[in-house]
Amino acid sequence: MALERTLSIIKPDAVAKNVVGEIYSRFEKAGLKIAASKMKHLSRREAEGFYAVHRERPFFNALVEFMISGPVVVQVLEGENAVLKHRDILGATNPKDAAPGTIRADFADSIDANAAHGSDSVENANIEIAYFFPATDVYAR
Ligand code: RTP
Ligand code: MG
Repeated sequence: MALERTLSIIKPDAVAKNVVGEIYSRFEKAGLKIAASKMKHLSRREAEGFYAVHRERPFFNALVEFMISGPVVVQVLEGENAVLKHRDILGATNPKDAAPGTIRADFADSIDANAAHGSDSVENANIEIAYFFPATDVYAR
């Protein structure tokens, strides 16, 4: 088992549904600790930079428009196997495929408005954490 950090974003749809606390509770019940946290309304440039890996994909523009449609809540989660554990409790990208009881099954409306983001590897987690938080704003838990 490895102590890891991952970058998590509660997307504009879930913030609008007022389920930030419910989602934080699920992180805590899964043993993930909140090591950094902030609310932020992303600029277009910030959203494009964050999802730059998807720049050539057909859904890129829709993804960026959605991510800047309202404020998000960004957090660093810390715990044993945090990257995979967080992805597991998020559920599949498309809520239609997400297992019952996962965040996307319970709160997402579509593959576009899918409630939350989670880093997909330790390497990408480190890049994404640095994208949003200076090292001094991430607290060991
Ligand atoms: P995320 O990065 O947001 O945690 O989502 P993910 O890893 O599960 O999925 P990813 O492949 O990284 O895609 C990023 C976001 O783009 C939208 N998407 N739409 N229409 C489509 O086929 C499609 N595929 C992906 C989703 O909103 C996804 O969360
Ligand atoms: Mg992804």
